[in-house]
Amino acid sequence: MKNQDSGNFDRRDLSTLEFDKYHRIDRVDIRDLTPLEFFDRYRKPGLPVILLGLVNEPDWSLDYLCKQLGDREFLCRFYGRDRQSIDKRQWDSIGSGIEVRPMLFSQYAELIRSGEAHRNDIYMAKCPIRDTPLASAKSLQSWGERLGFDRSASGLNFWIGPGGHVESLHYDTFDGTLAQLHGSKRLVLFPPSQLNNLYPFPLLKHLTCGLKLRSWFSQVYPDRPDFEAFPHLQEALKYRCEVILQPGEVLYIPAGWWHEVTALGNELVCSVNRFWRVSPPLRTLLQWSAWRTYLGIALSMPYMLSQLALASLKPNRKESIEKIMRMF
Ligand SMILES: O=C(O)CCC(=O)C(=O)O
Repeated sequence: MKNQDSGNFDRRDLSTLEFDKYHRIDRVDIRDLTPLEFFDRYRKPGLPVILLGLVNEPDWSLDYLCKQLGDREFLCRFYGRDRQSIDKRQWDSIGSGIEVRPMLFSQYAELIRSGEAHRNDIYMAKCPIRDTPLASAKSLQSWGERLGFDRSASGLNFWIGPGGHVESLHYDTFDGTLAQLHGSKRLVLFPPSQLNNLYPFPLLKHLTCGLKLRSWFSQVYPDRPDFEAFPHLQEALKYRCEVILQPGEVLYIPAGWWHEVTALGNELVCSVNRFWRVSPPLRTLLQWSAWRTYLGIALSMPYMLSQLALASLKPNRKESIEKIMRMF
C-alpha cells in the first residue's frame, strides 16, 4: 500500500504512539485499498484518511459550474463580513441556522467574480446536487461501493464559495467524505476525545436560540487561542492536526472528529461531501458527542415549535414556515 505522510503537525509533548494515532493522516491510493482494508484501518477505529484516485471528474471551475448549474436556484448562506473577527460567544447563529437567501447559480457566480461573495462572506453551503446535471458524476456516485459504505445518511452536497471562507470548528454525528473538486481547502482537525477542551456552545443555548445556534460548534478559534477565556484549549492543541486537501483528493472524516474548513486562495473553491451511517454503530453510540447533539436537538424543540406556531399566524405563512424548517 502506498502511504504518504500528509501534513503539518503540531507534535508538542505527546508520546510518539499517541502522536501517530491522532496526528498522522495518511494519504492512500484507493487502488491499493480494498473496502475491507478501509474498514479495518480507518472506519472501525474512526481515523481520518485522505483518499487518492477516488474522484475522476473534470475541473469544477466557475465556468464549468455556470454551464452545469447556471439557471438553477440554490440557498446561499449570508455569514457577513465581521463574523470571524468577533468573539464566538456573541454569535446567535451558525451552520444551517445562518440566514439564507435563494439565488440563481449565475447570480452567485457574479458575486464571486466581483469579489462581493468574499467581502460579505456569502457561501453556497450544503446544496444538494440531485436533480442537477452534476448528479451524473459517476466517480462521486461510486464512493459507497468503492469504500464499502452500505448506508448513506445524505445525498451528495456541494460547498461552493470564495477563497477565505471559513466553516467554523464543529463535528458531525455521521461519518463524512469530503472531495475537493476545484481549489484547495485547509482542514484543522481534532479527535473526538477533545470535546470538552474545545468548548462547544452550551446545550442550554438551544432553549433560547433553537437550532439557529448549534451546540456541536466550538466557541474557540484554534488559530487565535484565547487561553484566558478557554484554558483547556492548551490541551486540545496537542492533538491538533492539519491537512491541505488538493483537487481530486477525498478526506474521510469520522463522526465526532472536529473540523474547521478554510477555502484557500482568492478564487472559487468547490467541494462535494456526503454523510454515511457509522459502522460499527458502537463507535458513535459510545461517544458523548453524539448523545450531546441529540440532547441539543431535543432541547431546541420548545423554541422551534413556538417559532413554527408564530410563523403559522403570519401573513407570509408558507415562507416563514419554510425558513424555520430549513434549520432542521
Ligand atoms: O467544505 C466545507 O466548507 C465544510 C464541509 C464540512 O463541514 C463537512 O464535510 O463535514
